[in-house]
Amino acid sequence: MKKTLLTTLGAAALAVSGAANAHFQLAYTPDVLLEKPTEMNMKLVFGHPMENGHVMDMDKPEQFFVQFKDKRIDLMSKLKQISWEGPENTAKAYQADYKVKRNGDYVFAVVPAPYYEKGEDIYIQQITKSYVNKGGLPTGWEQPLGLPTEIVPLNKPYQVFAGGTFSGQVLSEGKPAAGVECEIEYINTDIDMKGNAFGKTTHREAPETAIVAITDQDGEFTFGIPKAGVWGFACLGSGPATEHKGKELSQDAVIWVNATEL
Ligand SMILES: [Cu+2]
Repeated sequence: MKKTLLTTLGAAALAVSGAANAHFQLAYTPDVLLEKPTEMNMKLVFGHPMENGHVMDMDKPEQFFVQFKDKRIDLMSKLKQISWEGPENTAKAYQADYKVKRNGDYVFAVVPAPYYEKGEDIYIQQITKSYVNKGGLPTGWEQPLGLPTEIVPLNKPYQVFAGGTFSGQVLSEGKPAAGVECEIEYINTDIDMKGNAFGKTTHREAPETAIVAITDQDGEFTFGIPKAGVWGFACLGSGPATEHKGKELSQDAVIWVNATEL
């Protein structure tokens, strides 16, 4: 009897924590404002960064590249499969090394393979962008990349301030996507770049339910960034593809921005 009750409570707690926390495709590198030529390392991990929950297996991405000025550099050949350790489980993830030499904006983009989410019987594909700058010279962070769906930053994404705001415009096939729900999280744990692992704990208790913004008629949203950290925005189902292998596909747009104290 006691055991049954505990099991039921445990299942309920899992269901609640699962509902409050969103999937986020990470494209993470620790230093986004570079001064010198740097051999940087980027991790591609699919997880739940605010709750620091379970991590999910990634298949080889469909696309991975970096945009530098008008040059698009394919990074697929640089991808290496790794095993990423979350606090509860381990999952297949990817990493890549990339040498940043010239001053300017480096926009990294990953189009993951659709991920099958058993719990919802749907596929999820989170098309994700993150930004690195060298030398303080802006060279096109505000430009869209022409992805099926993407979030175009309206503030410099590698230099947002805690207590300030971040705005983005969600595009689907290049056109503003209105009325899209965007979930907002931050990386709420340590990241061990050498050990390919999240920390065992969270920095703060995660909010009770998802933080959400809805895009307006121009596809735009604004969010006040309360704390320094790495913040992610996942605008759900904003992409044109709605089906994969006969099942529903949520083709989402994700962007990562770095907020610091002023
Ligand atoms: Cu999940």
